[in-house]
Amino acid sequence: MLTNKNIQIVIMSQRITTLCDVISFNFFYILLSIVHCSIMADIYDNIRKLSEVHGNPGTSQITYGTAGFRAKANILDHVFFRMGLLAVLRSKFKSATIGLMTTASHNPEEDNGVKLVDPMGEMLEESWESIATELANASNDDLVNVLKNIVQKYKIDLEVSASVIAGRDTRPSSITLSNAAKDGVTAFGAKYQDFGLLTTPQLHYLVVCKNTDEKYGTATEEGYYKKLSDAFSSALGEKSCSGDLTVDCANGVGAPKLKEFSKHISEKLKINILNDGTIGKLNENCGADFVKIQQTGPSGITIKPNERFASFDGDADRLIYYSATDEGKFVMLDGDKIAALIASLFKELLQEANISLEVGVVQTAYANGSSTNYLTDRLKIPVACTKTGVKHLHHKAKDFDIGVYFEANGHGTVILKPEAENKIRQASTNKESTECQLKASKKLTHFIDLINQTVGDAMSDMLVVEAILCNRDWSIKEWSQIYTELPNRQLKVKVKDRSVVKTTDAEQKLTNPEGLQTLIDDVVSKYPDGRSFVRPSGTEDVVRVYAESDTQENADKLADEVKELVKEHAGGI
Ligand code: G16
Repeated sequence: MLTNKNIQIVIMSQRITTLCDVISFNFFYILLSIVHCSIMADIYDNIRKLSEVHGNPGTSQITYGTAGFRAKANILDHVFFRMGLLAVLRSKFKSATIGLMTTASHNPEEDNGVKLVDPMGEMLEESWESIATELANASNDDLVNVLKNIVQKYKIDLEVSASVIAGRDTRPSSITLSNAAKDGVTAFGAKYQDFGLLTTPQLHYLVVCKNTDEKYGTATEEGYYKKLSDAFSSALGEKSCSGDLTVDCANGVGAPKLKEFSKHISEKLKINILNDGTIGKLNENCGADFVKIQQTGPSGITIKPNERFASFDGDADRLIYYSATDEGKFVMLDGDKIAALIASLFKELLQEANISLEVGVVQTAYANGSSTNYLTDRLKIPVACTKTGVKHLHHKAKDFDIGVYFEANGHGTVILKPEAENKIRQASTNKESTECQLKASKKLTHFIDLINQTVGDAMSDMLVVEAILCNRDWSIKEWSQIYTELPNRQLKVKVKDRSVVKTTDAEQKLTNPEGLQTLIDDVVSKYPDGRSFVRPSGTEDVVRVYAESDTQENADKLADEVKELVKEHAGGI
């Protein structure tokens, strides 16, 4: 029987137990904190030591450019080590896997660079670019303090486990530099998985697969090929692409990857690979950037009328098509024309499927005036314009249910709002729809699966183009004739310091050097259909000039005149 005294004893003993629990819990917590602090002290010590191995020579400042850091490879070792560290912080901050790609894409072989991939495949969030710059430029002695400040400022929980996956292109410097990044990642105690040679878009794909528990696809290179080849096959149905496609891989990583990929699609499309890296130099007289800027095919090839050719860039995230007219004249189908083709397909299939969704296109100032007119006037598709850099286009494309974004240089893709994608997938199984509607909505789902929504992807975009041409029974000639480009010219100007060139209005107008924009406007007004703009490159040490006009001769003259103005007023060398 419980007496009052007994009850008091029970309550007392419960209180003592609770007190003991609290004390032991606090003790345990303090112990854990001590252990954690000592682990962190060891980690920071290790980082300090490694920062001497991967030391910042302190001879120059590096700035975050259009697509990450890019410079001569021999000055980048410390930058890679530090970007390894940054990738870990980002991974802890987002509690997700982050990608780290070693590539300088279209730049010469001697350059290199690093692109960080955010959890859902986007480029590193813009607000972190200044952190990256601060970390990259910190002195060796200051590095740990800078890291600690970032941790404090962004309230990063260092106990969250981090994971970084890596890929690299074929540059001779890429192995050493990606190892420097690996040192940064592992010094921070994070998980590091090296996928070795990859195209940049393959790494983006893998990051998204990892962060969606493989809902987006299987997180292997094979999974990438399987997903895209299955979708390609479904998008083509019974059909196969007519004629071969010859692909110039810029002597880059696209070559071994396309060789592998072509085995999966050989029944539907025959691919011949040019510039596979066995003889030529990366991006030299070949590749998407060369073809786009020089407005000619890669050196050493003969293009017969109506043959289909395509070029990738050094990390296979850009795609340019080209052919020759019946008269043998070179004809290019750039990012603008790819965007127009894809946007028109989506619009057409949505109409056939009776699905109401808005398709929009995002371009930059480099978009040919004729492409913008074609989209808005003929296709009645809204067009938005952003600054150069896929990070800007990708962001803007999210405003549309289906956002098709492409830079004229061939860098782009399509992204869909999750609700839009669901709507299409539901429509494709809706028993109340007509046969024709079902066919159209199913076709849309195949195209959605074929698109690499995580980033612009030369291989995926190429299959999308091939599937559209095949579905429409179009030759490259019919595609090229959807509109006629205004003749244009792009030039590069070397200046002492390109940071003096400042722009506004999606980089279409200059705010500095003072007065230069007025001079450019005066020159432009002399040319029929004239348009020209100037902007500093974010990947090369040059200022870029773009000009278009009614004839090639006029476009060339306008570009030259503007180039001279830039040389004179922006410190040309
Ligand atoms: C990168 C960016 C592109 C940009 C290009 C050129 O491409 O991802 O968005 O158009 O640089 O930029 P800029 O004119 O500033 O030099 P990639 O293919 O080189 O990574």
